[in-house]
Amino acid sequence: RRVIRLSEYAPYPFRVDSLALAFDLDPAKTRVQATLRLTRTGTAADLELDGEDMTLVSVALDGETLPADRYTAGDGKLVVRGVPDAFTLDVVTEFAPAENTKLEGLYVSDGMFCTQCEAQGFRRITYFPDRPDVMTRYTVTLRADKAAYPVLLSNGNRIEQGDLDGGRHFAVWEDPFNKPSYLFALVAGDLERVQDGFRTRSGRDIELNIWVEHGNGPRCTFAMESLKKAMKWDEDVYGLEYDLDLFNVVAVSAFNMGAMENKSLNIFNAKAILADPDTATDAEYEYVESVVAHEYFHNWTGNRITCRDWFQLSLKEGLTVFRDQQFSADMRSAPVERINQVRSLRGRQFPEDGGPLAHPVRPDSYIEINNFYTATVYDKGAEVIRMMHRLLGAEAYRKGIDLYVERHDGTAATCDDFAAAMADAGGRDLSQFKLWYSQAGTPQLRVTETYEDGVYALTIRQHTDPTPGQPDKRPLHIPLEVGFLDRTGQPLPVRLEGEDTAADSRVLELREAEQTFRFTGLAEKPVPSLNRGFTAPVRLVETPHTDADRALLMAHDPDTFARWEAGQQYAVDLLLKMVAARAAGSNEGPDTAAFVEALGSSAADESLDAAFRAQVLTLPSDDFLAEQMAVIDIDGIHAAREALRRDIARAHGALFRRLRDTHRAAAGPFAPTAEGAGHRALANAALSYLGLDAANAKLALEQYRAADNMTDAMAALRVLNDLDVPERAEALDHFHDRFKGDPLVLDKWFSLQAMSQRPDTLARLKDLMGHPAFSMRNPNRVRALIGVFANANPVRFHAEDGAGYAFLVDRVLELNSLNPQIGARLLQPMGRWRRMEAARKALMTRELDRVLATPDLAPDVYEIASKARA
Ligand code: HT7
Ligand code: ZN
Repeated sequence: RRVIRLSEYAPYPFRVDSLALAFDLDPAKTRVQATLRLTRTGTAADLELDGEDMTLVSVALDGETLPADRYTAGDGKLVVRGVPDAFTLDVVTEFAPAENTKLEGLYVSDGMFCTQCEAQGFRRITYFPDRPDVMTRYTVTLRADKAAYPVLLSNGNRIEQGDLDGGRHFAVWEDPFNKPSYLFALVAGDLERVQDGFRTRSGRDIELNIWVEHGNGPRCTFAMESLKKAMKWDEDVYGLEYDLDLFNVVAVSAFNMGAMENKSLNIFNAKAILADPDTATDAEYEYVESVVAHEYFHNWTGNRITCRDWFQLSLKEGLTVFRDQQFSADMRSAPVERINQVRSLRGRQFPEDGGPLAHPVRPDSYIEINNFYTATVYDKGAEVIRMMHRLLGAEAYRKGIDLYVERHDGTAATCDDFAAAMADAGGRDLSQFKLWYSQAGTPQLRVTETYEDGVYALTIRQHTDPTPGQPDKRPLHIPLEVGFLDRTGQPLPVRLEGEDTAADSRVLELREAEQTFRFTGLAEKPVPSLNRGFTAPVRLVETPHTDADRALLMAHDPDTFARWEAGQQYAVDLLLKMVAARAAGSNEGPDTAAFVEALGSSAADESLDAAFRAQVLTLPSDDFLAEQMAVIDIDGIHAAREALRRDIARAHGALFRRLRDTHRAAAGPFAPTAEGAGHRALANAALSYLGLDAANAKLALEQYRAADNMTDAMAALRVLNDLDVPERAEALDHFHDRFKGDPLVLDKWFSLQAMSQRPDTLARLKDLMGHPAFSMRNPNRVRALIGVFANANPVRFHAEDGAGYAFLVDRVLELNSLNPQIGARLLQPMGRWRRMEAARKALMTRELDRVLATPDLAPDVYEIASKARA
């Protein structure tokens, strides 16, 4: 298991001038002929190509079959000795796509051929320099049985097609753009086409196709609309236009992640394409919209400009996530989008950054690159771009993008290249800022205040804890937006001492371990609103806020995000005190009345957006609370959160009934709009409080039965799922019978049971693994049942007897040979053992040791297990 290091990067010593691939597709034995034209650009005598899990049939150089003593194949490489300066290499390989359970390279999903080459799947198709800085032009010939695989697709344009003997046919595709091997794709299958078109701003007509399993065409309407919106948005906001005449999207059922941006042939997990009112929730519609946009945006940020090496992954992913976040904010409510991003950052990225798997946005070493498609590379990476956007301002940021494209189009670039374009366009020194790329860990800010003689001073200290391999941290360059309110909630001017201008809000730039900012022109001590809009991905571990300040900010902060945030911080404080009181065996918890009152006022405030009010009603997650504790008290956190929810439900029963009824009515007949989704979210947030009382089971069942959409049906099921009432089984059985023919929808039924608080949950999961729709070979099923159990059911997963851990590890070991990429991901929650109490620590480490003692561990699983255990 070799460790790959950024510091060892060296350019490839050959240029690949072109690549022709010819596939004879057969599930049991596919044959690939690759013809590479190569030119030496460095000093290496031998040619080294990557290749894995294939049979090498023959190698020919300039048309002459090479004798076996001219090359060696093994250990993931083909080495051809003593090659000339310029030559043609023909390599023939064979393998069985039907037996490819890793879903990397060429495989079969529901009877169709498809590929997944990022990051290193291409080397499972043919021998090639499988690294993103080797770009070339591809011509691809596909040959397959015509009846079974009438549709043959690859990247670029189809330049030829026809029939062959024996019921076979062929198609030839040519991609006019240079690309790295990870963007190669092919699809062959019997598929339904949903066709549409888009006229670009320069007047070119693009053919758009979405290809799905027969019968699923009507479920693609929303994805197609999303694609057209994304194409338009990228022209309007980034000045970026699509560059081919054809754009294909294919949905497949067995897929390791959400989707893949292969040049002009995006391949999607069916989950990220299919949406209709009966089967998709509002959140799933939104997911489809953002994934379709994300993959489309990669055409420029990823494909036209790609990554020099995989350490630069955030160059394309952080930037493209930021772009899809901007897009969603423009399509929907910007503050609500920001709230959801911050929830996810806190729920997934902060724990990663504070645990044994912490790594910088630009990692400096890895064993298996698949393990680095993380919340840090994606979501913290997006926060880094967002901070640059904030530091430069929208206009200079856009100039920076233009400059980046001008300098690097058609090449493989680095994060430094991106930052240099931003620094040059914005006329800013970003050298300290770039530490965000290389330094892991979430910075903690401590803020104190003084007010004397009309001068208000904020002293801000920053600190980042050590992370693996990085014991000492340097201060970061942090943009922190602040505003001031008076005691009645009116905004006060923000004016730095020595400056003439005052503003309602202002971005402070922190650069030192401790800094004091002095503000003048204030007749009273203001209440500060800190990190408005979440301008920096930091933890405010100490602020001068009192409970009364928080209630004031909840009610009056002009920044909508900050109003939500004040409520969350208030809740966190209370909940942690409740956990501490319970742990001390005390019945005397903190007084929750003022908080409950403030929450009710926000929820009742008709001047606020419904979607926002639903967010206010959602308390911080168990995971986020766990992050704040030195030793995590799983049961205590859960009990406290439930207790606070009950306090809220008791105080506001009448309000919640009213909200449920009026916003259900306001939503009207289902349409997947942001506005309708907002009404449904608020009505269902209210229902979730009402549903704490088993007497409301009937109300939930009625909603389930009457629902004209999946959002309302699922909200009702979630309520019933945690109640011990006959209505629970009635609704779950009904759902099962209705959707048993649609595994993608049945995933929700699996997940509900995996999330259940009932004591028999684990036993039930074991039964469900025998359900005819369940398969360890389909990642969606695995995530729905096992992933949800390990990540969204802390109480049952962390059961005191350790049975939850043992179950998870059994599944990981099964996946170690079937699909190690998915196995490694599943193992991640086990890294939390350090923060658990002694008994759970022992159980968790014993299970990690069991993984490490297993022979033939895949590098993916070994890397996570060893780092998690360290
Ligand atoms: N760029 C893609 C990342 C990816 C992937 C996708 C599907 C299956 C396996 C994969 N490995 C890496 C997805 C994206 O960020 O757009
Ligand atoms: Zn991406």
